[in-house]
Amino acid sequence: HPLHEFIAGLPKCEHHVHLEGCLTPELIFQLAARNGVTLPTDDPAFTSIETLAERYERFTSLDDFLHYYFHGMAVLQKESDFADLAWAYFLKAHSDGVHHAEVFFDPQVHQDRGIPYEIIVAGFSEGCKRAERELGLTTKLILCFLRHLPVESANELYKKFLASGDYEKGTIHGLGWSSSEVGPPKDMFREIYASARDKDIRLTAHAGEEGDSTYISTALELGATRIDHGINLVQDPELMQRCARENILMTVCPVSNVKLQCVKSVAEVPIRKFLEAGVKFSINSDDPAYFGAYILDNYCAVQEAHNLSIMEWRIVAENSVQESWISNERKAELL
Ligand code: ES4
Ligand code: ZN
Repeated sequence: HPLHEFIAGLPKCEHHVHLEGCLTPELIFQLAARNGVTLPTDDPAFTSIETLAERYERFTSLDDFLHYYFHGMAVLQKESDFADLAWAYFLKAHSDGVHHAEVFFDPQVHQDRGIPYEIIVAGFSEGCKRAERELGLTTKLILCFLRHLPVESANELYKKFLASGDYEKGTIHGLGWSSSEVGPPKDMFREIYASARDKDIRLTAHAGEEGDSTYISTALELGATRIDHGINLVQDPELMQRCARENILMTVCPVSNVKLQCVKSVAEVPIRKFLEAGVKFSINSDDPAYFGAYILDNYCAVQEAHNLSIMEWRIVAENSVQESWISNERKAELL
């Protein structure tokens, strides 16, 4: 494509990537062997790297994907496993032109496997520090609460997070929620978000991916100031105007949406509608090891399907800097 060099060279910010979603089939088998972890024996997809990679080609829904995502991460055991995984992502992101990355992680599932909160945070944070030091890539860690688990589990994690001082120390910069969208109560984290909002902690939420636009309005009502995915915002023009007015960033993941069958093709992702309505969005990878596309692949997929102009790409890149959760000094460096 004539704009490929330009798109590859654009300074990028990533706002929507799950560090556990960067576990490739190769790394899953390597860590399983090294750590003596038995992969599920009742599912032929876990026979080999190849059968697992092949299964990733036909996810039928968000929950179908989440089954593999939550089983795959069981191979992470030692602090260094978490650090190495984060580092592998940052290296790849750096080569895709990412200058700043805000990354999710899911403590609850690791804790349920007996890994202490402190080990998980220390490992991921070590990977972040190494990226800042060796690549000049700035990072922010966002802790995610999981919607498929009981709310009591999230409440306990939230208490642990508060007691750790990780927010005050700057180790964890914001909170989010993710996992199954349709099914659990839309407002299940109301109490956690009310408390976090009181403390001025930045909040985001996965909403409007498989669920309709009311999942987005509920997330905003609870205090989220950013929406992860958010493609179903276009169902509600009034809410779309409000998000444009209030600078609510949509962290869109085009290839993810296709792979999980939320849309038939990237052409259906409402990039032009967002541009026309003045809704700010960034383009992101979500779970690159599972969807076979890192951030640059997602930028290229958007270009192929929507054919943005150089001016429009500059707006996308500038908005992704302006809506990053960083200081004005760092924004000035990135612009
Ligand atoms: C996720 Cl694509 C997606 N949606 C919701 N939760 C998630 N966790 C990891 N990837
Ligand atoms: Zn996600």
